Amino acid sequence: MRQNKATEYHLGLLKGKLARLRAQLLEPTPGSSSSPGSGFDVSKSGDARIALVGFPSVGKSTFLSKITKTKSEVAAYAFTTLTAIPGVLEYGGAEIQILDLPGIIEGASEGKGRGRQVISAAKTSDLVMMVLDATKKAEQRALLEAELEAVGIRLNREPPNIYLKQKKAGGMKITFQSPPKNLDEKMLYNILRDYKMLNCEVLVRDENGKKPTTVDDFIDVIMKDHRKYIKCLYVYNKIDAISLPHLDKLAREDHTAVMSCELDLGIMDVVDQAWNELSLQRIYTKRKGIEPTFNEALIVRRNATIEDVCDQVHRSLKEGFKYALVWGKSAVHNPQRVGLSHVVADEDVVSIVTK
Ligand SMILES: Nc1nc2c(ncn2[C@@H]2O[C@H](COP(=O)(O)OP(=O)(O)OP(=O)(O)O)[C@@H](O)[C@H]2O)c(=O)[nH]1
Ligand SMILES: [Mg+2]
Repeated sequence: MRQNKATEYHLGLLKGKLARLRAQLLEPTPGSSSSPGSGFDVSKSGDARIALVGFPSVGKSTFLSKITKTKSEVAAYAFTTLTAIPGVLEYGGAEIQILDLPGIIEGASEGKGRGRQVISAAKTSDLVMMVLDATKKAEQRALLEAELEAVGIRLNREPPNIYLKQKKAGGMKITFQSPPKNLDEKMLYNILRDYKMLNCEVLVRDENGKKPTTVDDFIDVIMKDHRKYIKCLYVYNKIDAISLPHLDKLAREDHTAVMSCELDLGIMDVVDQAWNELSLQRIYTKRKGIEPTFNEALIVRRNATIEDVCDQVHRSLKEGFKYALVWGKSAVHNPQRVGLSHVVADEDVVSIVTK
């Protein structure tokens, strides 16, 4: 296909307008009577939330029943689950809320079925677990991804490396760190003008070796309040019903796990992988002279320090902090005496000594 500069240019503007209008449609101003953009009424609990998203009858409810004590109705017909069913997965002292959601269909983002509610619920999660039927065609995955994309969910992606700051005055200043491949100044200028952002500073930081920035990336940056960057684990269920070469191919895809809920195969591997994707760490605290308790953990993000651990225990713990003793993967010797800046690792045992 011939890529014509003028076509690219008009398409860019058109996409900018569409993104703006779509956001208005999907996310009406708060307070309006009907708000189709809101999710199901389930309050967040635990240390993280995983949303099970998929077409009907792929085995989402079966999976929930396997990994939590919650029973969500399972049946051979489509749309068995009609609302969001929360369950709690206990993982080595952490509590993860698992949301079993109704199956979504093509066109869900436009409001088909209860699609918009389902997708809004997914938008509030820390990890999307996309449950796929291994016996179905490969297109299913792309179709679901497109539905999530349409409401501003970006799976397994980093926000684009573009700096955009609105100013009070001074006009527009657009800078490219290196010659742009897909963008030009006039195009960005017109899109920004369409968003009434007449005074702003833009810096496109295209990096060598990385995918060059596109106009879609630029629109995502303008619309950043409506975009959510979420990790996704693709889980192929029903591997009991496919050939081994096919299984082999699926299992090697990125961010992918395979299982059979029916035969109880691979389920714990899926849970372990989901835990890894969440990038959370369990820290067990220990009081002096007492064995640590491993059924209750403090949950911190990756690269968290002793300071973050202190903050999790109590806001004011830091003030009286003298040192901490650490046993585990982050310690050179057990225990190691460390300060507030020490970076902890998953399953470390920490004892905080105060003045
Ligand atoms: N062969 C096979 N069938 C399975 C497996 N897991 C679930 N099923 C069957 O698939 C059907 C649908 O399962 P559900 O758990 O209700 O599916 P769901 O994704 O929750 O469906 P909706 O709620 O309608 O969206 C049931 O008949 C299950 O017994 C599996 O690993 N292998
Ligand atoms: Mg279900």
